[in-house]
Amino acid sequence: MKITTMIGLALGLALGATTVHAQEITLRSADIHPDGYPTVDAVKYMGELVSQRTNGRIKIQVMNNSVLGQEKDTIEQTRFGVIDMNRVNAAPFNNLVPETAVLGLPFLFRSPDHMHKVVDGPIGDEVLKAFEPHGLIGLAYYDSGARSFYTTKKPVEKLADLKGMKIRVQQSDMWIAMMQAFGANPTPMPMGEVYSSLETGVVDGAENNWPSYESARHYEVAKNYSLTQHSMTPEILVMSKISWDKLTPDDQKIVREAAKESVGKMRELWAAREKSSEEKVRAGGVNVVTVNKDEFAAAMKPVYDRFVTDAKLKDLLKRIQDVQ
Ligand code: BDP
Repeated sequence: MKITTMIGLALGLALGATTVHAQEITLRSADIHPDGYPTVDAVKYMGELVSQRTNGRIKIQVMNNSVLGQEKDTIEQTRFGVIDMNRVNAAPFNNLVPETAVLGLPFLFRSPDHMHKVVDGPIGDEVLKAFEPHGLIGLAYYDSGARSFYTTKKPVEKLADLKGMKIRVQQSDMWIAMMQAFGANPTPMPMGEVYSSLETGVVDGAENNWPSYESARHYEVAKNYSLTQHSMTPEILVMSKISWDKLTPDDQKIVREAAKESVGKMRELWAAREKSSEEKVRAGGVNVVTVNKDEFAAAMKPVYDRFVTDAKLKDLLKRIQDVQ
């Protein structure tokens, strides 16, 4: 190649880069949940903020209802830059980013307030940073309430009732170990397969918060909801590092701030949705069972022993527990 051609090429590239800067950008964001679910509306709200602050230059297009696939697959696509943003529960990240497993540990958070203090503070930021070596930028945490068991036939009234039951779990080794410690047979699968698995008896039950139990219509096929409230694993909003690196530092700042600001909005939406979902499923004839949570919590030591092994995770766990 002649030197003049090379200079021409370099110039062209440089010019290309400047036009990209002024160009409109649409960030596609994945979510499995239906329209109106708080996670979906929170990212839409974030998109409004980003659009306002860039005079419409950057937009976020929320592609919910699993149109881009189930969570595990969309995580991979986000890492490879095929999807720009993704709102996923912490659980499917557990094997990739071990710090996220700590946030889902059974009976870790004493209350939603404890969880908020942890994720809103330096510990939350530290765990978000841990995504970066894996091609992801951690942007924010969203609420996910507390998860409880639901079953098709036999209600779970005490720990022994879970013995041998086939329970669907999210695709995470920590969640598999948790189910084993409860005495159940864990069946990992994506959310999209749970309804039919409950209906056809592939599993005897699953576990989730009120809004997902309701919105995915699992309450129609698994009518016993036992208030074990065993995990408050949060939702996490991430961005592809490939998409992130294409933004200017100013735009990155706008995106990060808008994500953080959407958290407050999400918490309002969440509180309202938890109530309305609970009312809806109770009205739908669900048998809500109260349990002795201490009995369930007492069986969880093996999960902690197996997943909080190295010094770094032990220290993280202790700092979380110490947050008052
Ligand atoms: C819901 C989360 C969603 C998960 C789902 C699950 O919002 O991200 O996919 O649970 O259990 O609460 O898979």
